[in-house]
Amino acid sequence: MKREINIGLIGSRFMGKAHSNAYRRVGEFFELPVTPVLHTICGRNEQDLKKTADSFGWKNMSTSWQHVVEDPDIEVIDICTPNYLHMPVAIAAANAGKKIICEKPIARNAQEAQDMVYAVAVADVVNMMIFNYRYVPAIRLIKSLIDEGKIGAIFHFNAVYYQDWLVDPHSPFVWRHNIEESGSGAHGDMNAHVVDLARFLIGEFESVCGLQKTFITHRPQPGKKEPAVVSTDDTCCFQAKFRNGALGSFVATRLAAGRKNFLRLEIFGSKGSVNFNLERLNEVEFFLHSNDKENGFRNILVTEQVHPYISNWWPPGHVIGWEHAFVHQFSDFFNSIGGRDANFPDFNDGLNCQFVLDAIQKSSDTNKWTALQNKTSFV
Ligand code: SOE
Repeated sequence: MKREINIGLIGSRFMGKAHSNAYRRVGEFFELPVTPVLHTICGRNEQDLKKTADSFGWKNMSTSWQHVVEDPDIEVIDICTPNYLHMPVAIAAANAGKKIICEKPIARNAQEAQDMVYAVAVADVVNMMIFNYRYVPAIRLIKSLIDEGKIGAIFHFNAVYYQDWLVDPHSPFVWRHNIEESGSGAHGDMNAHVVDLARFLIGEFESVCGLQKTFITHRPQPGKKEPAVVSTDDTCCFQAKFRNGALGSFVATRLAAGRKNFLRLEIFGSKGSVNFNLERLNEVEFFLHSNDKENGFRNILVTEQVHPYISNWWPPGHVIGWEHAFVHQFSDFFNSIGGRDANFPDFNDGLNCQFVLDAIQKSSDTNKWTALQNKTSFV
């Protein structure tokens, strides 16, 4: 029988559900050396918690993350809480010797992230950052095209991440609007994804120049007369220079009417270009220079058996979705802890991403370009 790995998941809402789904699916579609067990799920709202626990088949429920972290039967702590809890939960879990999975962004700021990196290094525990978009097969294909030199030297890495769930000024105040709980708004939430993708696909940032704004400054609070003050950005744009000489241009906003989860990358190189849009995540647009009159962008449907992770799912053309990327990332995690050769982003990646996010924030506050440190290992 395979070794069972008991999971303790902290958070039972959107990300808690996405992770619950992935824990269930991963052993069904991937042949793993270990068996993940949905041991305990934790949440503050008992009604929500029970609903998620029942629908995904969690064995136990708890409203205390401390109890879950202290439970000797639990081997992995997975953090899907609002951002302000990432650091205390991760440090307590590291001190208890648990393996740790943490949603992005790693923390509210680099200071907290650095403490987390230090705690997992001292405790010597396995740690993984959830950067699920690295696990979209189309992104892996783009990475291999870049790494194989197909599009040549990179000139531009341009990214927009558009959502529109805050266009409505009546959309209520939630933790994401409170800087104490979230650390930042659209910036940390959405730019964490694109900064990580840029690091993953083309390399480290050298310097950044940011611009943040909160267009809708007050929002209604359910059950209260007075609106609450929004203390986080709803838009953050920035320019970047990369260490390899490429230039970057980025926009993240929750005010892009009509755009739901529109993360578009446009990468231009000396020999060609690749484009990607998360709302069409099975596709890659690819262009190679030539003088042929029929030359132009071609659309690659990334659902062939040769494409990363795809052979575990369906025949060609039977497209996959947003939730599959979490399953892919978990398959690498369980393969790795089961002794197989697999790797994944860790807290050091989370910290490096956070350094870039903090530098953009600083640049926006000071109206000045901000340089990144010239190293990437911080223990
Ligand atoms: C909300 O902006 C959100 O759910 C993010 O928190 C996720 O990380 C992203 O994948 C989708 O949008």
